[in-house]
Amino acid sequence: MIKRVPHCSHWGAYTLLVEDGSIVGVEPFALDPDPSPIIHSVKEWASPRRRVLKPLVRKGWLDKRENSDRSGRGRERFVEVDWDTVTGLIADEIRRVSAQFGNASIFGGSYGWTNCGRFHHASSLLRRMLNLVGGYTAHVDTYSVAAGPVILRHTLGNEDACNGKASSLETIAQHTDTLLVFGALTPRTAQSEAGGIGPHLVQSYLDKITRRGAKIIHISPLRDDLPEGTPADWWPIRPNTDTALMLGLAGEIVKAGRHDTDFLARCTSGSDKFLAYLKGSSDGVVKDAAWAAPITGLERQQIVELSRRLVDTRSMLSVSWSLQRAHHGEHAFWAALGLAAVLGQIGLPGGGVGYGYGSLGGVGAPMNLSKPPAMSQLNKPIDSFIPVARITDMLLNPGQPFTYQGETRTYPDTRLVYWTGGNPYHHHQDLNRLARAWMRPETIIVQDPMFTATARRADIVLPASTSLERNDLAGNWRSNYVLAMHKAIEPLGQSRPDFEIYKAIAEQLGVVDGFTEGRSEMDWIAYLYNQTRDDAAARHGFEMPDFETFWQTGHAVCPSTDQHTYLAKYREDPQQHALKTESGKIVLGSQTLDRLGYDDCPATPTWMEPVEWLGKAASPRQLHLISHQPAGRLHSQLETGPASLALKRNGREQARLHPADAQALGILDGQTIRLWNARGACLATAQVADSVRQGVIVLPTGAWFLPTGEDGLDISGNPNVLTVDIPTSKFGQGCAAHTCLVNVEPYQGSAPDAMQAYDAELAELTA
Ligand SMILES: Nc1nc2c(c(=O)[nH]1)N[C@H]1C(S)=C(S)[C@@H](COP(=O)(O)OP(=O)(O)OC[C@H]3O[C@@H](n4cnc5c(=O)[nH]c(N)nc54)[C@H](O)[C@@H]3O)O[C@H]1N2
Ligand SMILES: Nc1nc2c(c(=O)[nH]1)N[C@H]1C(S)=C(S)[C@@H](COP(=O)(O)OP(=O)(O)OC[C@H]3O[C@@H](n4cnc5c(=O)[nH]c(N)nc54)[C@H](O)[C@@H]3O)O[C@H]1N2
Ligand SMILES: [Mo]
Repeated sequence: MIKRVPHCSHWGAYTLLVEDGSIVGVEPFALDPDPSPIIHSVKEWASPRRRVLKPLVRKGWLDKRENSDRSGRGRERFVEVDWDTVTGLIADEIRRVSAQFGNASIFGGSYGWTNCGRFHHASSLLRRMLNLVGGYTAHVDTYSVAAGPVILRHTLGNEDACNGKASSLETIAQHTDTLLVFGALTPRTAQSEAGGIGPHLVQSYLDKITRRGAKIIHISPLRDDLPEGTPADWWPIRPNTDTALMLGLAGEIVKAGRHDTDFLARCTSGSDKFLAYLKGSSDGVVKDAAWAAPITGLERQQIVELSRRLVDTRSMLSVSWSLQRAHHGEHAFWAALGLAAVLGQIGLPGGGVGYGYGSLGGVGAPMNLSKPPAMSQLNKPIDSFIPVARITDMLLNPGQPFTYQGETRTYPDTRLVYWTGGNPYHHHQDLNRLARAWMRPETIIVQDPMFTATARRADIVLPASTSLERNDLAGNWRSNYVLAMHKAIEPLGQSRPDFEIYKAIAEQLGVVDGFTEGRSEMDWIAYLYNQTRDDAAARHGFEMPDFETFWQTGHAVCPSTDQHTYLAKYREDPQQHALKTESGKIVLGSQTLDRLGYDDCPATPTWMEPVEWLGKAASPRQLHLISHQPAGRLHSQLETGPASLALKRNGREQARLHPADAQALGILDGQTIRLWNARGACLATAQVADSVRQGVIVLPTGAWFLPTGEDGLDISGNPNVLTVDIPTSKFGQGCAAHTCLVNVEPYQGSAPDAMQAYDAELAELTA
């Protein structure tokens, strides 16, 4: 008999068909008009092949604990231990580091997407446990957005505009005449939503926008950042130069005297400084179309015409998160705000600026108004943190200062790293630099269902079960569905649900009651669901089904709105609805940044050359690397599932480049190529296509890192052996992955199949 099991992942809801304890099929969620193909890859989780199946400890660490030879990480064999032993070892280690060095020496800031379940949420639960025993060093912001929220908190008073609370896509579909898309607006990325998603709606909004006849100008190095079938003018901009285009447009408008002086006076502060910069009175350079054209590689006359159109029509700027994942990313977001302020349409339906449309499926979608389900991490006993992408800097520079949001703080002396639900050997930049820093901590614990590159480089590996093997629920503040995640199969090997793992450690640490609060798995799931349900009833008079009905149906709808115009109230009455900024207004000239005087984050939206960009290429043979999100998987998850494998060729990730570049470099479609720079090298299969701008090469993230040979050539195609590990600026300290120049050449040597080599490495480590 086939059992139908409702379940959910970050890429959407689905029904698992289960027979005799194994998954025999996957059906999309009936209410989803545009389901993600990745749902069919989840069967891969049920295969033991690349799973961690038992608790393991590296031989050298088991012998010598904190005095082990750490160069054994990733090379030395693992030894099997039982659960009691391993949780005891971990409890001892937490106690030792806490007593000898203090809890700031425990890095629990472990970043990563884990699975979408809100209860077994691996990193929240880790923090919950550590907060009961004195705390840990945390992280702030995300790899997704860091420069962005830092500058928006400063200039708009909060990060709503980039966190799903800008104007809804429905209002854009209804009112916008000119839509400027910077970066992407595509189901490729909108497939995913942190915490799951019910219906995928981005394509239907694009269809609506198209039907109404809005003019779309698409500004991106990649044509298919807008899906085929969405009519748009494609402006293939040089990567990392959008700030110059935005400022050129704004300057052109100011030059024509068509800027909204009333809006600037009523709703912004420091606009005199901004206008002075645009007019060139501060630096002698007028920012206009003629100035922006050679920087961006776009046509001067087109920029002039667009600047007029923006003033003449209801205009909306859509800015992808990717634009701030680059050196000086703060200023790409700020310049967009500056341009929108000059246009003066902020707060009008279909006008203004919003960040992250399409970056996740819930951004701009009907906004959940109730409190989403989330596990409490309890109170933090200590206040130690790093900006999330400064992990390597932290490990290399204990005791050294760093700046963040205008404050100066100190990196802790990290002795113990506990990583769960994330894969830094996928997500961090300059992986060879991370590998050097990885030698520093005395102990590294990794908890993951899969034997990732990070797990291989741990001292202790804990087998977490996947969401398929336990009950949970999905939901988040951006999407208006709560989704049931029923257990489909038994845990593989000796793996355990995350909650059970921490519970066992908490027991050894003497804090189990505080950790569980006496609730079981199903108690917690009902408790979290009822928090959302009660909140919906109390604040919105909205009746959600009772828990049993929800659990049986598999989903429940939350109160939501698709009619939201960002800053509408503020626009009407800026005094009454003052923003939480230094002036109470939208900041275009910042007194704080003026005082701080950072050379890489000036006090008004400013174009600065990034460390690496086409304007600095040593020769025409150097290309700008865009390492964007993979279409067929979520980051490194389900890398070996069918949706991911379908986009590989010859067993490797594909790197897309323009036919003219391919010809100049002697590269043929389908050929193995080597991408390299001073930081590292990797292989990929060349895909020659004119959908990418000349001078740009695109290699998606997420291939399973597999360095080989003396020089560490990565044979899987992981772009993070190439990317720069620098902060976006001293102010935001964000990830700058999209800033990167590479050299590319046909690969002459022979290279093994990446997956076979990956499996062989695993077999050796666990022999
Ligand atoms: N070059 C470049 N690099 C980038 C980016 C880029 O644009 N360019 N983007 C960055 C961005 S935006 C992000 S968000 C990061 C993503 O980086 P990560 O979030 O680290 O990537 P994932 O592959 O999703 O890692 C999640 C891990 O959780 C594990 N996991 C899944 N389910 C469970 C579970 O139930 N329990 C436990 N304990 N573990 C589980 C998975 O097996 C996987 O190893 O990458 C960043 N890196
Ligand atoms: N299928 C799938 N979906 C995902 C993810 C995934 O791993 N897989 N990851 C999710 C996560 S964690 C996040 S944070 C979001 C990220 O969402 P985004 O940041 O929007 O996604 P990216 O793919 O990094 O970048 C989108 C596009 O921006 C363009 N771009 C890059 N640099 C520039 C630039 O300087 N100027 C301009 N104009 N364009 C530029 C690139 O062509 C790229 O294709 O995606 C989410 N969605
Ligand atoms: Mo992200």
